[in-house]
Amino acid sequence: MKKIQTTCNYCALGCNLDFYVEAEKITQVNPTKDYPVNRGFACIKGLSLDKQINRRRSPLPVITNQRGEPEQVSWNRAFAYTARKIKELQAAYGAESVAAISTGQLTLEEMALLGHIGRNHLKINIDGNTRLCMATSVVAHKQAFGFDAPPYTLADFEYSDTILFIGANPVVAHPIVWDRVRFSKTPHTLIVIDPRKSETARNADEWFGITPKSDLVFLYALAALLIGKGWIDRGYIEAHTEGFTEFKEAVRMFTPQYAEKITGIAPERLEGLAKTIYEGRAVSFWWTMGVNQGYEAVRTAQAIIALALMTGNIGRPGTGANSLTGQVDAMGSRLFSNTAGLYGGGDFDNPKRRAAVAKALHCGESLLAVKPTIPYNAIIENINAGKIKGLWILCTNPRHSWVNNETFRSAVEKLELFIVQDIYPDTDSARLSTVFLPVVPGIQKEGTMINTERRLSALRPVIEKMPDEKNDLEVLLGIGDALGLQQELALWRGPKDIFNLMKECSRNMPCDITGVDYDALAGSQGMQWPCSEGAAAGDIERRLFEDGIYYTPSKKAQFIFEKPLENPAPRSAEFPLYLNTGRGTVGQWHTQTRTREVAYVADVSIEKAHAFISPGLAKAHRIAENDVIEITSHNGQSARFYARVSDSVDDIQIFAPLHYIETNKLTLSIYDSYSKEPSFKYTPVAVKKVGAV
Ligand SMILES: Nc1nc2c(c(=O)[nH]1)N[C@H]1C(S)=C(S)[C@@H](COP(=O)(O)OP(=O)(O)OC[C@H]3O[C@@H](n4cnc5c(=O)[nH]c(N)nc54)[C@H](O)[C@@H]3O)O[C@H]1N2
Ligand SMILES: Nc1nc2c(c(=O)[nH]1)N[C@H]1C(S)=C(S)[C@@H](COP(=O)(O)OP(=O)(O)OC[C@H]3O[C@@H](n4cnc5c(=O)[nH]c(N)nc54)[C@H](O)[C@@H]3O)O[C@H]1N2
Ligand code: SF4
Ligand SMILES: [Mo]
Repeated sequence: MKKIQTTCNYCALGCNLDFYVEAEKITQVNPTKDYPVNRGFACIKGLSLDKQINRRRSPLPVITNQRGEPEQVSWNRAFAYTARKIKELQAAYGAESVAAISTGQLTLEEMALLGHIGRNHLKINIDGNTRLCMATSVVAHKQAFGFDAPPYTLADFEYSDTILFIGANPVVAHPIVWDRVRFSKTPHTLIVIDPRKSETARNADEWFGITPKSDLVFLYALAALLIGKGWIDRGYIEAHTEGFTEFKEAVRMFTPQYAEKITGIAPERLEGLAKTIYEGRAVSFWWTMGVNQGYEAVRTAQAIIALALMTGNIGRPGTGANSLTGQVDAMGSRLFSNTAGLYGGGDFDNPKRRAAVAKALHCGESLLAVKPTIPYNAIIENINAGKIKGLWILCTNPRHSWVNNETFRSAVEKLELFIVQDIYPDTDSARLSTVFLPVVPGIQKEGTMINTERRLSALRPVIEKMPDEKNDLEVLLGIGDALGLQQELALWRGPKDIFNLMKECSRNMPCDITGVDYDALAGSQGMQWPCSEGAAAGDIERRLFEDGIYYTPSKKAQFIFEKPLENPAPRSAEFPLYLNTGRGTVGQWHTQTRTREVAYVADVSIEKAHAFISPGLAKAHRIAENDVIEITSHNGQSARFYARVSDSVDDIQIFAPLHYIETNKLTLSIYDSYSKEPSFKYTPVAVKKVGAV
């Protein structure tokens, strides 16, 4: 019996699991005992990774032929066809008439290779589903810390005596985080800030059910209180930060009384929270999508950073302004996808970085992309405007997950070429493809992932591929070769080669991984960046900024402030309610292509789209549990849901899990102006009952 340790390729924790295999059959799965992230635990998704292996599915690609019929073809034909089509479109309409959308669920090597073929050689735009997820944190970190650097280690949960979750629901979304909080030996106070009484809010010591999208006012008022009472760390502010005086002036007007009008939180409660933060020895602030997905998201994230900085709660055990990532390799995509910045970080117009990256890749500087990609929304808008004619999507399902998703449907109708690379031929996006490229799932692949605490870990094949089965890297190489890049890709032939190129790109950057050995990563405890060549191996758990030195030119962290914006699409007489969206249950993953295969999950989750409404709203509209309701959105669309009556939402809120395609039919094309991340969590809507079951 073989034992193979690999990484769960669902959520951002990147738990490790030991698979026991006999005669190409998985006989047992155990969460890896001494892996520092999950220490012998895992959730149902990780334990069910083997469900995605399905040998009955055809391993061959499908092309829509000239008669408009799907036709199974050989891999070589699919590669040649795809390459020819890309070239034809570029010749006819220009380089940027083709675009790609990738993901945070591929390995860093796969993303790097896609970025090299697409951005460097083809000069196309490539954005990722990470735009829907982490773009806000990326911008917030870059501006405040000087680099996209989440500062914590997950062990900080256990050192923290005051834990704040802001727009985060780890009971459902990061179950291993929740385990670590629950079993922490440090006595702690747990505070949740969320307009919904989420599963995490229910388990908190204190829940602040703020008015949706009032976080910025809430946080500024909290900052003003802390400053007013002198409950701040002046020594830290002076030694390690810039912009505090301006910040202090700007937040002065946010009195608790003013804040109450916007946030709905009584002044005494806000004062109580300020005191709790002041009295905490090690206060940690954690945020996710309730913050990132909004129209003033970057500034909200930076207000959280400001609170940590001004109270000296950063760089020490149990502290930090900490953004949790969503997908397993979101961090890999942020640093090594060649989309928004050069490999290893740095802007495309930074001459020093261009020279270093070109040297690391053994290519001329002129080959490197010269500008960041246009963002996801611009790609979709350009398709709808007829400027982009070819789209290649990898490991993402935008027909379902894109905001205001009918705009994606209409976009696809305009495409001449729609390449979908996925493990399933029947996803909502794959069914619309003109070229479908089937690949094997993560459990049959090799490469590297970087989790939420900057930890690199190894993905290793548990089950071998069958003849004709291909993995993502082979498909990318197949298309690259067919594009005539065989020679140019000579140094990029496998995961280890590519990892070593990326290692070299990271040299002397904050995310330096030159000290990580590709082979030694397998079966290990993983390695957090930075980890530079020749440096001592370092502790298994490390945090950034322990020396108070940041990555900005002045080496100081920045306080960044902006006046809160008016809600661009407020509730109205016509749309008196608002739709909140997010994760439904631990077992359900996004668009449910993968988790539908897990019988335990299917058994306990609701098959059809459903939405949570309050008992008050139910009564007002005479809606009973499981009645069919129609929700009409400010965007002009409407969709039907089964009603679930629950006190987790108040009388103006409806919560719909994102796992059903109906939900994003209703969301709005509104974005944060700096990160261009969609505002998935607030849509003015109206509801009516259409029938009883
Ligand atoms: N089971 C499961 N786990 C997952 C995923 C999955 O699909 N299924 N997806 C993974 C991914 S990619 C991600 S990004 C993470 C997301 O992880 P989370 O961000 O924790 O999950 P969400 O449910 O999207 O949103 C969190 C909370 O934000 C709240 N919220 C909404 N509006 C506001 C607001 O205005 N202010 C505040 N403070 N809060 C608000 C919502 O009510 C919700 O409870 O989960 C990861 N883990
Ligand atoms: N309303 C609303 N919408 C949201 C959100 C929200 O909170 N509310 N959250 C947003 C966020 S944070 C995210 S991250 C997105 C996620 O949105 P998506 O990325 O669209 O969701 P997934 O279902 O994870 O899609 C992954 C796809 O990759 C395929 N796949 C799995 N493994 C592999 C592989 O190894 N290789 C390849 N090539 N394919 C593979 C799966 O079958 C699936 O089709 O949704 C966003 N949409
Ligand atoms: S917590 Fe996340 S990484 Fe861990 S097993 Fe579950 S889905 Fe996988
Ligand atoms: Mo995400």
